[in-house]
Amino acid sequence: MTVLIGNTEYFKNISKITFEGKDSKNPLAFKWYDENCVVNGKTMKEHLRFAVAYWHTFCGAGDDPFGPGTKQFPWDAAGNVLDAAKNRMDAAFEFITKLGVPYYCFHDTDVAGDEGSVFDIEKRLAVLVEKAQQMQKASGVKLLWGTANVFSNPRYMNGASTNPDFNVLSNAAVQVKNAIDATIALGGTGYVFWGGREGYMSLHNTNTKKELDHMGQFLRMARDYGRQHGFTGTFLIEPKPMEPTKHQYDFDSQTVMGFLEKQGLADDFKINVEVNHATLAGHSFAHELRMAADAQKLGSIDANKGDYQNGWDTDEFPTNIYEVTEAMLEILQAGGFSDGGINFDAKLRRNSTDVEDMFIAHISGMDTFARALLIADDILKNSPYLDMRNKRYSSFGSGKGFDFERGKLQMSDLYAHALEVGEPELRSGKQEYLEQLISTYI
Ligand code: XLS
Ligand code: NI
Ligand code: NI
Repeated sequence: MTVLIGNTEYFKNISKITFEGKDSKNPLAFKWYDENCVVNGKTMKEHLRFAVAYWHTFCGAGDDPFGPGTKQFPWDAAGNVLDAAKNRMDAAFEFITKLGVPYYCFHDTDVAGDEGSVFDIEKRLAVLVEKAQQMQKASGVKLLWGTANVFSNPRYMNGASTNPDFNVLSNAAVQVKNAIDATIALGGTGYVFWGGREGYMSLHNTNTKKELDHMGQFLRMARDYGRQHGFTGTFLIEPKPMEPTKHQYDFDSQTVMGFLEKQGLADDFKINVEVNHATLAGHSFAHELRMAADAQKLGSIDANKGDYQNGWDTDEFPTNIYEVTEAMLEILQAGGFSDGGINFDAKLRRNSTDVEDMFIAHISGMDTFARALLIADDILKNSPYLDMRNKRYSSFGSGKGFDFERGKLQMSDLYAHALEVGEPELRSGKQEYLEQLISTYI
């Protein structure tokens, strides 16, 4: 990957990040992520397929409900929206190539700005997509997935595809159509729908049945449009239970899969699982990964971490090696990613204002995943972890248990079997043993 610097070098004091190994104490070097290191037949780069999130990294200046942004991005200084957007893209490609991450993800408005009507966004997006095509070619960086931001602009305050006003719904369609076009033009292998305001604030003013059907109709239309225009990649829904709405329809993996089946979308859609969304739904990240993987719907992940003392989507960079090891165990058992990857949907804290903080945060997150990959691979290959789980179900491997799984028994057969075997033995679930095993391999 060539380091790509535009007209201005934005990260002057930082050069290409290199792998120095686990004994390094250099915060600006990789300790575990060695992109060429082969693990179980694939390089780390191929396993992890890291992506930088355009929105948090190049757009999010740190504002929160109690105060404005704290970061003054030099690329935002240009007098007009289009120039600022172009400079932002220069900064983005410089950052991504210095970090050595192979992919990025974006919303239409991250690259083109959210000012004006949806047709103003359309015009700017066309210019920026052309620029991105050139920069991708020159750097080798690729688009993992694209999406449309149809939740920030005030016009979407009551939702996008679930808005009670058809005029708003049709404005959202303009953005989604254009974002699908942009994703196709940039060779993105995924297109994500995160339904930020597709939910309700109050049941009193909401026809939930109508809204869910509208969402299904809208997604079928978007899918058909994409397929007709050459999008061969994966459509993804990113579940989240709430925030900014009180209730979001795409609550969690299992809810989304039920919706996809009901709406005739299951063949084209997979799930994009985000860590902090899982925990907001009252689940662990590993649980959400497992539910998606069991249905062969694990498409991609948004990596971050929540704060266990706070109840909202804090989108911090992942550092918890135990939690990420549990996640990598699920990802490896599911066979890894095909066209998905690990997108850092994470942001710096409001008071992390040094330029190097952006690099350190990503390096630390990448190292956490790389290290977890090595540990998980070791556990699966060299420990009794999988074997112990399989053995718990061995009574279904032959005899009556085997017949039961294949639907060959009646209730009366179960009755007769119980009579024959009598009171069953107690068998330990060995939870503490397995938890200890993971710690041991870490
Ligand atoms: C917000 C979501 C969002 C999606 C993309 O909570 O994580 O950032 O990933 O729209
Ligand atoms: Ni996300
Ligand atoms: Ni999120």
